[in-house]
Amino acid sequence: MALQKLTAQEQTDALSKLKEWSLVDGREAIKRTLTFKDFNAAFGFMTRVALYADKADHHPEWFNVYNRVEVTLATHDVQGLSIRDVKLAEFIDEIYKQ
Ligand code: HBI
Repeated sequence: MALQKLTAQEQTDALSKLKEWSLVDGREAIKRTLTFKDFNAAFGFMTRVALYADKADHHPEWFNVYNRVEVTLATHDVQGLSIRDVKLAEFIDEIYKQ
C-alpha cells in the first residue's frame, strides 16, 4: 500500500503519545532537541539513528552542535507526516532513554 499522509486526527493522536515532540511552526513536521553528555555521545546517538534511517529508507533532518542534536521529521514523499515519522520518533525516544 502506498505511503499515506497522516490525517489531522492521526497527527493529534501521534503527538499525544510523542510527548517530547512538537509540531514545527507552519510545516507538517515534528521536532525534538536532545542533549548528551558530550559530542562523542551525541555522535554515537546519530550513528545509531543513521543506521536505522538507512534501513528504513526514512531519514531525519537534523542539526548537531557539540552535545546537542535538533531533529526534525517529515515525509517528503507525502509533503507531510507519515507513519514512518512516528516510527522514527519512537525509535529515537527509545534509544535516547537508554
Ligand atoms: N526520508 N524523511 C524522509 N522523507 C522521505 O520522503 C524520504 C526519506 N528518505 C528516502 C526517501 N524518501 C526515498 O523514498 C526517496 O523518496 C528519496
